[in-house]
Amino acid sequence: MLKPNRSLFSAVAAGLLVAGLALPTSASALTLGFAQVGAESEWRTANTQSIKDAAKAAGITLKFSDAQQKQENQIKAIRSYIAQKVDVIAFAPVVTTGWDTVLKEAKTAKIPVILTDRSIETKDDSLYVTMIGSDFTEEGRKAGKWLLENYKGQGDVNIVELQGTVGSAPAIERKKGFEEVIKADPRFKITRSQTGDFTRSKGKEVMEAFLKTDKKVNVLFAHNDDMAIGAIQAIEAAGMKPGSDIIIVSIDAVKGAFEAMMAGKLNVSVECNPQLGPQLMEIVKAVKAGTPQPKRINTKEGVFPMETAAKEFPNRKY
Ligand code: GYE
Repeated sequence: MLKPNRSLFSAVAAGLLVAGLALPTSASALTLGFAQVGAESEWRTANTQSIKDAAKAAGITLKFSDAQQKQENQIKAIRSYIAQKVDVIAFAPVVTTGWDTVLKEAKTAKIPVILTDRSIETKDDSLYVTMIGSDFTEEGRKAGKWLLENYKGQGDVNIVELQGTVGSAPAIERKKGFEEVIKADPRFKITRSQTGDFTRSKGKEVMEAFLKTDKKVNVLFAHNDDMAIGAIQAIEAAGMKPGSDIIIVSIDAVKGAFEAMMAGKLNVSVECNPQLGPQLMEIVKAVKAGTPQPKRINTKEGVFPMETAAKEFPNRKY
C-alpha cells in the first residue's frame, strides 16, 4: 500500500515542481540581460550582489554574465542577449569607447539599453536610454581636496598614482578630478602614474616597482581601495609605514578600506556607492512602461577620513 501512494505523491510533487519552474518564464515577467565588467574588486562584488538581489526582489528574470574585464566578452554577452530577445539590456561598460556597433544592433532589435556605473563615449545619444552611476570626476576632486587640506608635511609632495583599468570612465575621470584640484598648490606633483587594473595583486606589483625606483614617495593616490590595499602590503614589505611614512588616499569606501583605516594604514577613502541594483530595477520597469528617463542619474556619496572609520564601520553595507 505504501509504495503506490508514495509514487502518486512524487508524481503530484513533480507536476507542481514543473508548474512552479514554469512560472518565472511566463509572459508577464520581464527579462533583463546584464553584462558585468568582472569580479576585479570588492566594489564589483558588492555591485553584482546588489543587482542579483534587486532583480529577485523585483520579480525580474536576470541573465547575468561576467566579462573578466574584457570588452570583447561584454560585446559577445550583449549580442547573445539580443539573440535571446530579452526585454532590456543593462551593462557596465569596461571602457568608454567602441560600443556603437553593438548598441546599434540592440536598437535595431528594439531592445532598450541602460548603462550602469560607467559611461561611454558616443556621438549618438539615442543608443542608450539612461546612465546610472557615480560622478567619478567629483570623486577625484574630493580625493584631491582632502589631500590639500590635510597634508601636514613640508616641502615638495611627491605623489604616485595607481590608475584604474586603462580607458575606463572611472580611471579617466578620477585622474582628471584629482589633477584639477592639486594643480592649485605647486608643491603637489604626480611623479609616477601607472595602471593597477583595479585589482589588489596589480596594485601591489606596481607599488613594489614604484618603491624600487623612487627614493621619495610622500603620497599614494589609488583609484580604488583594492589597489590601495595591495599597495599597503608592498609598502610594509619595503619596511615603511603605510598611513604615516606614505599618506594613502583612495576611492570606493568598501569594508576592506575601513579595516585598513581602523588599523591606521589608509588615510582616507572617498565613497563610491555600488548598490545600484534597486534603482536599476525601477528604471528597467519604468523604461518598459514607456516612462521617459533623464539621460544621467547620479548616486549620492560621502568622504570618510581615518578618524571616522571606527564609528562608521558598523553602518557599512558593502
Ligand atoms: O571603483 C572599482 C571597480 O567602475 C566605479 O570599478 C567602478 C570601479 C570601482 O573595479 O573598484
